[in-house]
Amino acid sequence: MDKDQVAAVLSEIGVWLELKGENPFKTRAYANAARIVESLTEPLETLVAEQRLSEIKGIGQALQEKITTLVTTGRLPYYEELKASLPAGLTDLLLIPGLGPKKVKALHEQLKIDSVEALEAACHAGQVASLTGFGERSQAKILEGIQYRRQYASRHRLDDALDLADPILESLRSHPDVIRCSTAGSVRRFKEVIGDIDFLVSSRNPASVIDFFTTKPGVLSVSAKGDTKASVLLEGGIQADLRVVSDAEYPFALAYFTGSKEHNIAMRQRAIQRGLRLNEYGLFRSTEETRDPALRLPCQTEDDIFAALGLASIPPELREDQGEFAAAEQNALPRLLEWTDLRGSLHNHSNWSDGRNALEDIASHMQEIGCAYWAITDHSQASFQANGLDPARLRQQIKAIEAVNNTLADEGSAFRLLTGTEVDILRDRLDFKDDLLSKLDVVVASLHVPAGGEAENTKRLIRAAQNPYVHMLGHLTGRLLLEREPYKVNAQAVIDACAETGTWIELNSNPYRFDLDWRLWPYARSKGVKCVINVDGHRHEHARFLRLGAGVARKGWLTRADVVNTLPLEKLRQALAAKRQKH
Ligand code: DGT
Ligand code: CA
Ligand code: CA
Ligand code: ZN
Repeated sequence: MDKDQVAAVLSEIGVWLELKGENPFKTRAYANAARIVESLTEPLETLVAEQRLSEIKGIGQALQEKITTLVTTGRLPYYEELKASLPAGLTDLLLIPGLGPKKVKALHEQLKIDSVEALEAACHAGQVASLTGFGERSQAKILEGIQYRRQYASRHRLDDALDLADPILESLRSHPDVIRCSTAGSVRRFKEVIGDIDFLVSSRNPASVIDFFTTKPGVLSVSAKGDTKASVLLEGGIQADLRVVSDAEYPFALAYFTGSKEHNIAMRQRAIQRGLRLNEYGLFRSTEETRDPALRLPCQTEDDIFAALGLASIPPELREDQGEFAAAEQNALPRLLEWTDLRGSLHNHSNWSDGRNALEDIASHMQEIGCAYWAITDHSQASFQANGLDPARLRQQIKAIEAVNNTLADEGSAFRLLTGTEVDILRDRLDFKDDLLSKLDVVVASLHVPAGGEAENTKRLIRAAQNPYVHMLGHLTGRLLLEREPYKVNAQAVIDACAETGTWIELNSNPYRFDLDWRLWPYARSKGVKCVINVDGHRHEHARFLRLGAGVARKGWLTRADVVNTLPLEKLRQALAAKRQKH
């Protein structure tokens, strides 16, 4: 087990102990240990192997032993016993937004509630409202939370899907009976939220590949198993489908199972118009449905299929029947951004607000992974829950960043931290005055407390865009995928205002956000509004979101020229200065 997995187990133990009403010191010790383990810089394996866990502050003897067991065996009997001692339904209750261990414990003790169904019934009967600490409002909130859970139980965020899919794909690729393989479906199209994961393999020995797939560690259960396909349930509750075809059929099956359904329908129509037939088995010289190999056009790749239908190759991300055919017909598809074009992120936090890492550490880490720059845009004072900076601390931070940059310069490094803020958009102004904003390299303006109504939210965002010192708007709609709806905003009006004022819009690449949504980028692009792909980093690991953000940008038809943080540092500085010079 790696540190993130160990941390997840520890934090789960903490929650369960709290659920059982254990002494708060003990439960907190687990939560703390989880946080400590997560932020270790050395591999946990090394610390265990060299018996150096005792050097870590905040992890006592008992916890050291448990961590050692987890790292060396991948299991922990204590954890399993604890889990078994809890009614199974209680942990389901924890998944309902707004219900923590304390509330679940109260519901269980006082109303004997041990399942989502029982909770829903108790809410409808008004029993929950009359418990101390609950009330009418929290009862209504719980009912809403249950609805929300139901609606989304079978949907998953893309990053969770990719975390499961990537290693499976990797292992399929090295299997001796696998000729070609790929993900397909919504994962390959890079949808932000997916239903299930699809894999496609070509092989001369389907049975061996299917046996391999269905017995992989991480497969919880096998829901279907046939000669050429299988479906399994993976850890984390995500369903995955595998199909195995011959290598001659592979390109056609890949195109078919990548979808989208709407895109496939249009493809099939095009084939018919040309006197051909397209299905998952081939593109056939035939006017009726067939799978006769003698009639199949010899396509080796998806590109060959597109070419046979008079189309330039359509990248999987664009296959949503959103104009890709018209563009591909005229060979006018944009050359999409590559994630390696990105040079750094312009919206990030440090331990001066609610981020985890210190300025120097961020600089050395981001430099090491190949970035050219990294902006520090900690929260402003109104975000006190996130330890937002007041003007005095922000001025200090500017000096601290200068010092880090001076050291970098002395070392001969070209990497630079940029100063900045994620300034709160308040009711009638921004959280900092213009003269302070003017001293910062990068200003991101974000609405963290929406007004409620669409008109008012839109007005506030437009006013922020009109400020000459605001470079970009952060996470425009505030959505948290599968958790919180976007707040109401007239995105088109805000995009228009950004176009007029030369303000950029963030594509927040945290996989909970992917905000602004890919569906809106073609409009923004048509208006000439530039995109900034930011990770909104709160810890080093978040740098990997750059790759995800680039995928979503591709889905939004964006090219390298549309994305500001593809620029090298000097060009970026000029771009940052441009809006201010207009005023
Ligand atoms: P998901 O799993 O809900 O996120 O979405 P997809 O797109 O991955 O859908 P899925 O897994 O049901 O099927 C994978 C692909 O197979 C889908 O994108 C297109 C193709 N496909 C499935 N059923 C049909 C169908 O009835 N007609 C057509 N034309 N294509 C289909
Ligand atoms: Ca799927
Ligand atoms: Ca599927
Ligand atoms: Zn924010």
